[in-house]
Amino acid sequence: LDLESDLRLALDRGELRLNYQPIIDLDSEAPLGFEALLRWEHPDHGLISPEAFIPIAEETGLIIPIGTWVLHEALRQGNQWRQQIDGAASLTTAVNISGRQLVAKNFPDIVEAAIRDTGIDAAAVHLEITETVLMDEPDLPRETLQRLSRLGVCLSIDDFGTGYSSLSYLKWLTAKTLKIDRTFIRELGEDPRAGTVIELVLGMAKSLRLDVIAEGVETLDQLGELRRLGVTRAQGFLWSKSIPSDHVPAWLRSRV
Ligand code: G
Ligand code: G
Ligand code: MN
Ligand code: NA
Repeated sequence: LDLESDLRLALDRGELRLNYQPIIDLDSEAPLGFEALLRWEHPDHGLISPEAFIPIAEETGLIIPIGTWVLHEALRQGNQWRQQIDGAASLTTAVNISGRQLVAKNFPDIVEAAIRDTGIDAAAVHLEITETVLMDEPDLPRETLQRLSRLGVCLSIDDFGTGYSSLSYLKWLTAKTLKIDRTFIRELGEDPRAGTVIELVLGMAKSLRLDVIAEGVETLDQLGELRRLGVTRAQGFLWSKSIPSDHVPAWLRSRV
């Protein structure tokens, strides 16, 4: 199975598409926005998970054109919903950014162009960067983070808690959101220490003035526990798995 040469063609052949998973405000259970999640509809092998092809895209450098397409497509779609659907005007759009994209010198230019071309409000754009990338990337230009924050986009620290918990990077990073990795949510109610970790994260987030999103919420028990701990935002199968873009308007109309 030679995915590499197929992946080179996938973008031009229109085989890539985005699914969207809502991010929920736990007070009202209304959607705050969507996370874009990439899908590859392979002509012979069917749907291929990003877990299988993002690593290939990163090794080959294809993540640069693919990631640029993802940004344009997600921001275009997100802005369309904001403008065309009643009650959707303040929805945010979150896009996963790989380390390889982030360290490219012109990454802020790519983000700026996507915002300009799609017309979306920069403040509605959330760039999700995993904690491991932020800690491991010696080549990450500080200027990149400064320019992104000047553009007015928000940085989200994805998979939070799975890194080596050297929290020093939080001092110089102008992030807006911490996304608590779903492993901690899964352990809620099973292992008392999972709740303790979430409480610690919430305390830290409060003093750093960061929003917190709990990822991977699947059960009402987990939701109850998260509310008890004071978490106010979440995403997970309890509300919706990721859905194709053309299902989003109907999903929104049934919610907002
Ligand atoms: O949607 P889930 O389906 O299976 O995604 C699996 C993993 O792939 C997640 O870690 C997610 O962050 C990552 N992922 C999904 N879409 C993108 C994307 O557009 N770019 C990058 N870099 N990672 C993505
Ligand atoms: O790494 P990142 O947080 O971007 O990963 C998003 C991934 O999490 C996607 O693969 C998405 O399908 C998955 N996901 C979203 N909600 C849930 C959930 O409630 N349970 C599980 N097991 N996975 C989820
Ligand atoms: Mn993510
Ligand atoms: Na995550």
